[in-house]
This record gives sequence, structure tokens and C-alpha cells, in this order.
Amino acid sequence: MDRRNFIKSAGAGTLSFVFIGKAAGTGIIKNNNAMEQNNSNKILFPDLPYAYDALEPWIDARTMEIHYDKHHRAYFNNFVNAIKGTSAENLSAEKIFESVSSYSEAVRNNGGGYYNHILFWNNMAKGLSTPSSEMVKVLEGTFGSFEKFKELFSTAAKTRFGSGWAWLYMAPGKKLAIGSSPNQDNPLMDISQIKGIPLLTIDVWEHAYYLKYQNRRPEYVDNFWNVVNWKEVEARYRNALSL
Ligand code: MN3
Repeated sequence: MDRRNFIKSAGAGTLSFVFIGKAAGTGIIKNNNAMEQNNSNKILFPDLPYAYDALEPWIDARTMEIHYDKHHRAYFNNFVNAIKGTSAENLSAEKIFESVSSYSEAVRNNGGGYYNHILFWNNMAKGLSTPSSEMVKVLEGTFGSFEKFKELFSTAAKTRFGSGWAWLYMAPGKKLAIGSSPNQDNPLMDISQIKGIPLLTIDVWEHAYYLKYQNRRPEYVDNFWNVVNWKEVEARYRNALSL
């Protein structure tokens, strides 16, 4: 799909994911795009919730285009193929992650790649936003100060060796925590060393920043704060609290 068709198919450019609590799980991603609306757990490839250049100058349009249309799409396709005809075919990604150790490496890597990028796209938005005073209080209560929270999250992102993700997540006991995971693992996976419900994430694979930042991952991480979508982070927080 070329860029013009992408914009066209994205309609008004508004696509939102709402995390809906389920008794047994951590919530499911519902695609609100009317074109793709369905009531099953069918794995869908969502539209990017903004234009490729929306996050300029912090994240450049070319990186976004390749990242979404090539990398993310490949994870999606490979994930769908990996679960095709298996017992996982009708499960939500979250449900699969709960026992991902019993599936193939392809399911773990591509399922994570599919899911993590959806979280990532949606926890970014055009324009600087700030957390509400309630959210700041929550972060202060756990990490001491908002600045300290940012420092700890940034350090987790900068020091993850090789490819992976950094996370703010709600650990068991409703406690906020910061950590990182290798490759495409995430805190919902049974094999993960950090476990909980994702609230905020950053992709630190080189493909996420190399075109613009080359080897300067720390600069990419520092600039990430200019595009964090705090409304989304707070919605995830409130949902995680209610589970
Ligand atoms: Mn990526």
C-alpha cells in the first residue's frame, strides 16, 4: 500500500485500542476500526494511529514507515502463520502469552513483535503531553519523583543489551515497576523475568532509531519523552488497577 492509500484507508486517522478487563486475563485489544471490527479474538493488523510524520522531529517519518509497514507487518504475518491451524488460532494474544513457553519460538517472537508494537504506537502521540497530577502522584509514590521515574525508565531503555524493550508495568500486588526484556518478550509472557501489565513501553531495537540516530540510542530515548501519550498510559493504569 502506498502512502496515499494508507492515509485513505486510515480514514480520519483515528484508531484507538481500548483495554477491556477480563476476569481471567489482563485485557484484550479491541480494534475500533469499523472496517475490521469483529467480535472474535482474530489477530488483526491495526492502522497506525497517526501519520508517519506525526512524531517528527523526534522520530522521523521514514523510520516510522519502515518500522510499521515492514517490521510490524512482518511480525503480524509471521504470527498469524505460526498459529494457523493450531489451538492458539482462536485465542487472544494475551491468552497465548500466559503460556507462551508451551508454544514455538515463532509464536513467542512474532506474537511479541506483533503485540509490543501496538502498545508502542499507541503510547506515543503527536505533541508533548504531561501526566495528570494524579498520575504524577502515583509515580512519585513509587519512584520518589517524576524525574526519578523518567531517569529509571530511560536507564532501563539505554542499558538493555542488544535488542529489546523497556517497560513501565504494573507488577503483581498493583505495584508499579520498571524493567526491560530481550528480543520481543513482554511482561505478559510466562517466560519473562519481569511480570505484570504493560503501561508504557519503548522499542530499543536498532530498527526503531538507527536511520536518524545511528548508534546514539541514549539520544533517541531522551527524545522519546517528547512523544509519550500520557492519556493512553493513564488509561492503561486505571484499567490495570481495576483487574
Ligand atoms: Mn520494532
